[in-house]
Amino acid sequence: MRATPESLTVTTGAGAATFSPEQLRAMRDEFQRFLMEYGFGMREVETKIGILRDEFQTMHDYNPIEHVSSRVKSADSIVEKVVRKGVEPDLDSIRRHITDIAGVRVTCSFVKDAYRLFDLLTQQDDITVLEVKDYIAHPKANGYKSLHAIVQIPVFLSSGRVEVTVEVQFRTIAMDFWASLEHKIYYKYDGDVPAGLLAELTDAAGTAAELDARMERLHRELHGEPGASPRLTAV
Ligand code: 0O2
Repeated sequence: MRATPESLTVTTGAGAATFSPEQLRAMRDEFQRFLMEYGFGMREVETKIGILRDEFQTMHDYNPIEHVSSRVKSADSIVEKVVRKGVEPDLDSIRRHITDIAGVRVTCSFVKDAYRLFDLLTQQDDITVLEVKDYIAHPKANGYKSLHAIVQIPVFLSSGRVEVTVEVQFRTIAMDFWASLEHKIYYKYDGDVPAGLLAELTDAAGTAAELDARMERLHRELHGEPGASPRLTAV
């Protein structure tokens, strides 16, 4: 890559391309707009989840959601995934093939709540479900569990309506604890985690699943089905 005050030349295996300052500014603006749309889609989903949580709390005196976190993938992380998945490096292809640029994670008290929140969100008629990956029913080989819904949600801009893809992950506190530790370990070892540690992690995922089952059973013994009674209170 060679830059002068007037231009930037990028050389790749396919050859060299030179961009003027105007072209660079237009590319920057286009990319900013691209990320901004994901941010708006993410906020729409956050609002929907917040409404469900407040309604549950007010009407049923029960809060099935422990916490909600969201993020728009960083530019570096998008580029890494584009390269890893061999996606064409144009914004349309990236929109089509990288479906977790906007992500909302809903951490629930119990497995049943994770499925219930999933149903309540995905049944809303302005939401289009593109794909569901049920890693709770079918955990990954490493033990990862979570229910992923890739959805499209409309966002209304001054230029009109755009459909934004958002990945929503539903999981329990135990699944979240496991995934966050596994993520740290994965990055610490740069993906090359020692076999012994991998085996321990998979084993720990089993322990987390047992804890989930046990806590849900205890909760049911105390209160009946989570959230079933109008006056239900969480443990
Ligand atoms: P971050 O930091 O959350 O942005 P991929 O698995 O990414 O190659 P795909 O098909 O998009 O491809 O994956 P999937 O299954 O939809 O998973 C996307 C996200 O789910 C990940 O995003 C993680 O948040 C989470 N995830 C999936 N598998 C694992 C796992 O084995 N361990 C942990 N801890 N999280 C997982 P990112 O971009 O990896 O990370």
